[in-house]
Parts: sequence; C-alpha cells; structure tokens
Amino acid sequence: MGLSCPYFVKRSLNTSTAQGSLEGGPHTAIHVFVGNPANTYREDLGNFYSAGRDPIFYCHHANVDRCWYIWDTLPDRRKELYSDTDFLQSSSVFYNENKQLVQVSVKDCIDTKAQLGITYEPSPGSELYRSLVPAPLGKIKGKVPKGKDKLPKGLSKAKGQAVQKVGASETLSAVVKRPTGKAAFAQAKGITESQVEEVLVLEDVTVPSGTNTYLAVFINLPNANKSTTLDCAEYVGSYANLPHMGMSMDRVTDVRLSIKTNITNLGIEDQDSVTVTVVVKVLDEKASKVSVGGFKIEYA
Ligand SMILES: [Cu+2]
Repeated sequence: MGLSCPYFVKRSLNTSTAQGSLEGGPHTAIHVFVGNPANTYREDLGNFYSAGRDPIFYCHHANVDRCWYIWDTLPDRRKELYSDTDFLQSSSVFYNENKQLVQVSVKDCIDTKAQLGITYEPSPGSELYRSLVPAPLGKIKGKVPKGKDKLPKGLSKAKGQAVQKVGASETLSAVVKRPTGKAAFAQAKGITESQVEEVLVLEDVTVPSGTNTYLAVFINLPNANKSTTLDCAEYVGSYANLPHMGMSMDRVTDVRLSIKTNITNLGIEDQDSVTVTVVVKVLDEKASKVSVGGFKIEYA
C-alpha cells in the first residue's frame, strides 16, 4: 500500500525508512496511554523492556494481529505480493509452550489461516468502522489558507527541510503541495487511477531517546490542538514512540499516512495543496523536543 518502508535505523537523511503505519500509530499509542507515568520509565506497558509484564500486552497484540488480518482481507484492497526478502526473512525468537527457544520468521506466519490455523470472528465493530464517514470539523472547509500570512497566529510554517521543533504544548502547521500526474503514475504501476494512494510523509520525525510521544496529524484544520476530537474528516492518523530503557539514541523516522479518504470526505479533490497540522498530545515532561524535518505528499 506504500504506507510502509524497509524497517531499519535511519542513519542518513538520504535513507527512506518508516515504521508500518499500524505499528507506529494505534499499536504504540496503546503502549503510551496505558503505561503508568508515575513510574520512572512508564512501566509496565509504556516501556519496551517491561511491556510484557502487563497482561493487557497479550490482548493488545492479539488485536493488532486482528487489525492486520482485517486490512489484509479487505475485498477492495490493492493486493501486492509480499516479495521483499528482508521482510519475509526477518525473525524473532520466542519461548514455546515447552520452554524451548524457537525462531519464527515473517514468512512462517504471514498467512494466519494456513500457517497458524487462526481465523477471526466477523465483528460488527469492524463493519461499522469500515463504513464510517466522519464529518468535517473545520470552518475552512473547501478553502485552504494560502501561505504563511493566512495561517493562524502562533503557528510556524515548515520551510523545506529545515527542522521544526514541536514543543510540549505546541502545534506545527505547513501548507503542503499535492502531487500531480496521477494517470501517468497509475499507468506506470499497472493499476487504475482509483487505486492510487495519496500519502502524506512527515520526513525525519525525530524523537529524543527515552521519550513517550503521541502525535496526531490533521489536514485543513490549522486550529487543531490537544483537545481536538479524532473522529473528524480532518484527522489523518497518528504516530507514537515507545522508549526502550537503556537505548540512548534519538529515533529518526519518516511517518507515512494515507490522506486519500480524508481528501474524499472533505470534498477537496480539486485543491492543489492542503494545510497539515501536527499536534503533540502526549510528551514526557523529561523530554526536550520532538521535531519534524519536512512535509511532502506523494502517490503510492
Ligand atoms: Cu507492542
């Protein structure tokens, strides 16, 4: 779907890497929200090393698997073969029910039904979610503010690759151009125009080591803030970071979020650009700053 990238530590700004949207968004957000801020390292669920001590860990990860399955089996999803050998051969080591270490690679468990014997009951909640068309909140519906002058006071505008700091109580907005040439892109990829995804990329999102973070991203809602509801047409998605005690490295990653259904639900297909607003909803007091290197929108 173009929402993911090879998953490795980003060592240079020329390297494109991003966590999967499911992992970096709803998966990690639960860790951040359930972890106890009264504990030094937000144990149990809020830190990588201790998360497995919380019984919720197992329900939560089973549900993440279920979300993947629901997405993977959507009838209208663009099917792409899982062909990347780095992905298929990546593996983890677990203890089995007999206390023996076993190594399981992605290719051994990618087909949950055939390889693991797992299926999921159809859930009325999933159907509700699939058919949900959230309403727009913004008063600027149908109009994108053009340029810095039109952005509300107090918001900074991202300039190219310049690093923008997003503080604990701040938001960051930028006017970002949408791509052109959808027909040619579709033709080159051998898909129909309606199958082309439009992906918002927050480039080089940098989270200082040991920081619990939750960022919410909106389009065409420059006044969005910490209290803004997420069940609106402007809400695009989220990115959360889970610290790992003992790891002293800033995390740098691109965050890729599909804005295709937002564009449709907002009725702004004919607009050349959108206003992107990043809101920090959770940030450790211990942490200094989170920054975003730049914004772009591309087809996938
Ligand atoms: Cu987890």
